[in-house]
Amino acid sequence: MKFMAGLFAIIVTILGVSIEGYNCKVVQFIFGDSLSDVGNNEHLSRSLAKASLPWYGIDFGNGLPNGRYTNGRTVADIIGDKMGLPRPPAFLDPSLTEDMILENGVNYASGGGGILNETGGLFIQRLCMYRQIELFQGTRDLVVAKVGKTEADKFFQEAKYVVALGSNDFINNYLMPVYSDSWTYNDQSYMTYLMETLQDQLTILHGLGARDLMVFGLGPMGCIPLQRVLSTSGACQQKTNNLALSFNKATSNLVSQLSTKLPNASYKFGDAYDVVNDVITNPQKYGFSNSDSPCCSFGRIRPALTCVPASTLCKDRSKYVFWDEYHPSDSANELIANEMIKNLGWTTVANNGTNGPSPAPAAIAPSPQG
Ligand SMILES: *[C@@H]1O[C@H](CO)[C@@H](O)[C@H](O)[C@H]1NC(C)=O
Ligand SMILES: *[C@@H]1O[C@H](CO)[C@@H](O)[C@H](O)[C@H]1NC(C)=O
Ligand SMILES: CC(=O)N[C@H]1CO[C@H](CO)[C@@H](O)[C@@H]1O
Repeated sequence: MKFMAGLFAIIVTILGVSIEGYNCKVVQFIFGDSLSDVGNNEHLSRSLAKASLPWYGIDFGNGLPNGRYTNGRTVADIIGDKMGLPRPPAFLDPSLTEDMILENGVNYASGGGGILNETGGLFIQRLCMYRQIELFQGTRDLVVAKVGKTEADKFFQEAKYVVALGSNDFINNYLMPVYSDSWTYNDQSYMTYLMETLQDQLTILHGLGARDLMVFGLGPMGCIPLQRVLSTSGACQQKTNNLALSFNKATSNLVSQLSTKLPNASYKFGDAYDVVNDVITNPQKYGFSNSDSPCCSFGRIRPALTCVPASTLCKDRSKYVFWDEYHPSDSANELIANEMIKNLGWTTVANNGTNGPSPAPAAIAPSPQG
């Protein structure tokens, strides 16, 4: 009897392992700002940076706002789709469970967030990068508790990581005189401060298991509609673009150094600065008709800081580079994603037309409300 019980226990253990043993799926963990947020800020009750009103999300799923700061998909959505990876849910999504984490990963990106804690303070609530890392640490603890340390280590080392922040550290910090960083630092010392902070953050992520990690560079942020309205001519702010270029150069160096220094790390840097700059200069060449103003605008009032139900939309959203004052449209995001994939030499999953790149069609066409 004792023998039988023992045998039974062994069988249960073996079965248990094969049933419970997670066949580690490769998922993504995404850290970022509004360019990658998929709904975290929706759950920050006091945040002033939200994409919770129409017409955000008009070309995604059912066409209702979903927390993305664009009409359709983010760059990270598109890259993930093309790599055959599931789309990670927002960390603050109340329905998030350990099983969902194991199946889909997590997205911690938060509109208004930056590399620096103090960035985006005017938005009252946002998750800065250190906070996003803390939340990831919590996620890690949950997974360890669920599947055990060995499985969890494997899961986190096989996962893919995206780190996409930096524009708010300029647009909503250094370049705004209300932030003390704007008068504490100069271009060079600020870049050093950013790189030291980012180096610390990427090293902490390595300690938590990140091996396959990609850092996104910045686009020509001096050409976002919000920056153009700063000058009477409506031209791009060259000073802002130069900051983006030097950020990209410094980040690219940092990432390649860390990739060499940190054990088993494969850290990559990808940016689409040049192609976006070219699209902005020659929109027609890429099938766009407008590259200097937002598709969603509020009459002649510029800048209208977000897109609201009373805004009017451009006729053809696929022909505008910018969706609102800050953020690219779905079609521009697709072009950016394709460029990054090309630059990194990645091969995308076989696409036999079933997993098309176009956004999910609107199941319910939202009726214009003004
Ligand atoms: C930045 O924020 C994190 C948590 O959000 C905190 O632990 C850390 O001490 C802060 N760092 C500085 C320099 O304020
Ligand atoms: C690096 O990879 C090797 C081989 O897979 C492994 O034995 C080692 O523990 C890894 N080291 C770290 C720090 O991940
Ligand atoms: C048109 C196309 O992309 N066809 C591909 C479909 O998938 C098979 C295998 O997965 C490829 O060999 C084909 O080239």
